[in-house]
Amino acid sequence: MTLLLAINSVGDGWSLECWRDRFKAALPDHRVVAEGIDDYDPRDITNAAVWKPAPGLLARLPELQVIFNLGAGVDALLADATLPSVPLVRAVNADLTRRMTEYVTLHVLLHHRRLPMLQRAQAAKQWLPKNQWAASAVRVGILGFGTLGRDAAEVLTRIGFQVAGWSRAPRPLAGVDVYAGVAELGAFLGRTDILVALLPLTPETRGILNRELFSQLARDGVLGAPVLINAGRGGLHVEADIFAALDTGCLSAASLDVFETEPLPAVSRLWSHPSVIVTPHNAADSDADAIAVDVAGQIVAYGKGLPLRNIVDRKRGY
Ligand code: NDP
Ligand code: OXD
Repeated sequence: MTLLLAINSVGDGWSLECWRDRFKAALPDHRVVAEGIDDYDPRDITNAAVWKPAPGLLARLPELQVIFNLGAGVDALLADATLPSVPLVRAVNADLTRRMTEYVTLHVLLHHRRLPMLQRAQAAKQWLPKNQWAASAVRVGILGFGTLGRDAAEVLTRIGFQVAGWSRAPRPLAGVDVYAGVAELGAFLGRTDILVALLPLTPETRGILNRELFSQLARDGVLGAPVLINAGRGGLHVEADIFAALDTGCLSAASLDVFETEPLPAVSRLWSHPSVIVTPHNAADSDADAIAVDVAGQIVAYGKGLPLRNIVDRKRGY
């Protein structure tokens, strides 16, 4: 059994050598090779663990049985028309989920507690004791109520925010208002002050964060105007519509972790927009230790005839 590791991404967390070491430790009875570093015969590869591999690479592996995606989102993989039709497993991992919950909580709180305004005041040496409302006065809406959205919802609810989730099918969760499907999207948006996007990028969700959607967000909240937090995928949002919404006051601020083009080009106005917080697609990094152990566990279990978990439904696109 040989596992091919193929990673095509920048960032401290994506060192191929580091991931290879983790997989070797987690799979002592397997051979582990890394694309671009090790020589291998494509006919030997039975499993692949990948993050944004070069299109066409996996199609060259005739004995491939399972593809393990090292992140939660599979949009980049599914964009490869040559992707072999073997089971595709995505990362669902407690460490990754908690990291996203940290990101969402941090950004909801910083907008709620008006940190950008206080930082501007500090820079101007200005003492600015403005009113601060309670969390219970703020309505957070989580667009995409799956593994990540639900965990974030639990923490935000505990803090006291009024939380709602939107998914394709209703996904009940204690203390959270649940909305589902296109028919309930308007009602969900109409009660939302801080919109958190945690949707996968699919043909249905591409461009969903647009002018029309922003205009349906609540206008009667304590924040004055709604806030957008996108940690799903850049393809969910229409950048020009975010600028327009910020300029007209339809949105008051945005935290963006994901972008139409990544890395975000130096010429992008988003870098310097006073109402935008940019983070470099690191809301929830895939941790090599945590994910390698999960994937290795699945490879061993599958070898013993047990079913795979977290298989992507290619028709749905997530
Ligand atoms: P899940 O598959 O667990 O959840 C996806 C949610 O989106 C589900 O609730 C699903 O509905 C809902 N959804 C999908 N399509 C639609 C639609 N057309 N209309 C309404 N709801 C829809 O995914 P995760 O929570 O694990 O991850 C979500 C995304 O987060 C990933 O796909 C990835 O793009 C992004 N991500 C970003 C990271 C970062 O660092 N910025 C890190 C990790 C992930 P239903 O429940 O009914 O199926
Ligand atoms: C993911 C990501 O999908 O890091 O896991 O974006």
